[in-house]
Amino acid sequence: SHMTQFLTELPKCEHHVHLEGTLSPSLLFKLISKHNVELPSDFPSTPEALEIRYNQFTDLDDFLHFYYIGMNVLKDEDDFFQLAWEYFQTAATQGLHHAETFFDPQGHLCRGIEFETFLNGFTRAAAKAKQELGITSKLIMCLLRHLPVPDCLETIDLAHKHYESGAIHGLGLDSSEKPFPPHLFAECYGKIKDKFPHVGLTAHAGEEGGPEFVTNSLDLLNVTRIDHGVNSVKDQELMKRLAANRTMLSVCPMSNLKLRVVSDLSQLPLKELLDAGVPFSINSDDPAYFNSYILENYVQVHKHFGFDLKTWCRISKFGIEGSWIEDDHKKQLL
Ligand code: ES4
Ligand code: ZN
Repeated sequence: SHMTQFLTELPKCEHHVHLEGTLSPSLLFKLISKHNVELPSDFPSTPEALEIRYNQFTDLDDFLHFYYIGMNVLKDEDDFFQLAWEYFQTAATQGLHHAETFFDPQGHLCRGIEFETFLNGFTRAAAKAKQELGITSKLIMCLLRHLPVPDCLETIDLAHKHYESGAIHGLGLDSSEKPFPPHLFAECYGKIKDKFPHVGLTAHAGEEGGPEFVTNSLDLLNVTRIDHGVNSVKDQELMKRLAANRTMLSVCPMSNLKLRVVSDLSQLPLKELLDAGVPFSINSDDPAYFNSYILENYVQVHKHFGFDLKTWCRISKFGIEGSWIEDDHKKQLL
């Protein structure tokens, strides 16, 4: 329709996409064959059966179980390259201009895969996406919050030279939220902030956790962006603070629906965010697991909220302003 065309052409930036979450069932099964990977005996045996199971997630942890199984098929540099390159190609057809992409080093290091293996694969895909598709991107390393803090600190040490070289541009925090509150990671964030003051800091907060997870991420981790953050609407003081500081929330509508954070997209507090002046972007999170890449997220939001063109342009601008890029690059995107 004419609205789908408008939303495709709208310059889109995505700030919340896990590269490991772009592993399509078809690539997953290709890599099972390539490496003769052994998966759990109850794992669905075809891409079609897997997609059916992906449609039945009950919550974040149920999804994460499959997400961590999926990672096991990613072994060599070319696997990581292929993963990211397929994502960039798909997103390019949907009008993506710029992506700030998460990856989970600990999910690979714990399997004996070297940091350079996945980092080189991702970096090569990003270079090809820039050259052939005109998509710019940044890499944000995430810490897995269900793992012990010493393991996270060790990962930060391994990443040190890649922050220094500029290969990694941000720090994030993901995985199971409620049992692992932000204060646990204050030392990890402090280390990066002290050594690399230019590095962007963000954290998943207020997805399943309450608004205090958002407030504590701001206060204790010094983040300048919040991933998800939809539960911020439950605290009016926090809403004022997010608006005053122009702290962007990277909202993931189809993720929230599929992981049952909301039972219907109309429950997302997008109108409240707009009215309060809290900037947000619209993102795919784990597009292969939620069967929804970036454009589908925009289309579904439009279906449930029916924003006018002016509001869509405002949302597009939020995403450009909130990107971790130079001012002259922002002007190019606007
Ligand atoms: C994630 Cl949706 C979501 N939440 C927390 N951690 C994640 N890792 C990948 N997707
Ligand atoms: Zn996420």
